[in-house]
Amino acid sequence: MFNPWLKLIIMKVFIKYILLIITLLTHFCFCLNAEPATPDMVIYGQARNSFGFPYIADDNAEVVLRNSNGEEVLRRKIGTVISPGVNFVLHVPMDLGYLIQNVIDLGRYRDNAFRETEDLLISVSENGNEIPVIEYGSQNLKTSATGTFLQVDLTTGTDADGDGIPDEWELFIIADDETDSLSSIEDVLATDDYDADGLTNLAEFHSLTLPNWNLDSFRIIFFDQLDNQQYRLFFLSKPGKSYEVYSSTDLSNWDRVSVSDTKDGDEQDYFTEESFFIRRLFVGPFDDDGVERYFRMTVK
Ligand SMILES: [Ca+2]
Ligand SMILES: [Ca+2]
Ligand SMILES: [Ca+2]
Repeated sequence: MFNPWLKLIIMKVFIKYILLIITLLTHFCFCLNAEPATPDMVIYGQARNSFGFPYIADDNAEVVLRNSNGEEVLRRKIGTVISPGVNFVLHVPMDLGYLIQNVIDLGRYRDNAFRETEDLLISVSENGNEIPVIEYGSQNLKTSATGTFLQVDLTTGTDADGDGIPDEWELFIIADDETDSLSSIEDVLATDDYDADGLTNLAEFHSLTLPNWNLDSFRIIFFDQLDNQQYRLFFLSKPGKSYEVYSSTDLSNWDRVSVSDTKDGDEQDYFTEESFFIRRLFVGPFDDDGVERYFRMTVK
């Protein structure tokens, strides 16, 4: 017959160790199943159609991301300008690919998570039709490390001659060429200036100006100073494009200045246009220190 005290002590020790084992197992399982919080890879940029127009909210366009098996993993609306040259942002969930003893793969923390250097298929859906983009027509985009940012522009259309300009846009120049010296897209060079306005064909594509009309080019067409030390500048603006103004006193150090589309109006870092327009922007006022001031603009 067991001593009841001894029995109690044995039970107590037994329960203590059982609890310890349960605690250890719970902790171990938790460690196995829980992935540390892993920052997404962020892909962002400007998506635009084959004539260079950035997609806007009314276009019913989306960026679509698929894995190497062609399975859709992400889809995001394109439209709102987030910053100059950015109208879409994708947060790609990333998985660290944690292995136990470099052997056991515990699987991904969620089905649509990617690991580093995996293939991504990216395209633009316009009214439900997925269109390849010329930047990744023949090669896949690859994931980079968790927490990294990748800026890519996505241009729908085809680029058979690989010059970075959609062939559809190049055909526009060929159709305009009355001398017939340009007969194929290979004859239209990105570095050429077809209308001799000082902007290359590629620069005209990016600034959304007409490549066959020398009066349509991206430049400040009128500029003056107002009584309150504000400056006013005029230019031809294009829908979906964002404009920034920079100022310098020595032509080497440039600082972005705030702009407003009305005199003494609310200032902002950049201006985004919604239509074709002869646009005026106001900058300043600046201190009247008598130092000559230079201005320049960018379009994205
Ligand atoms: Ca091309
Ligand atoms: Ca030109
Ligand atoms: Ca032009």
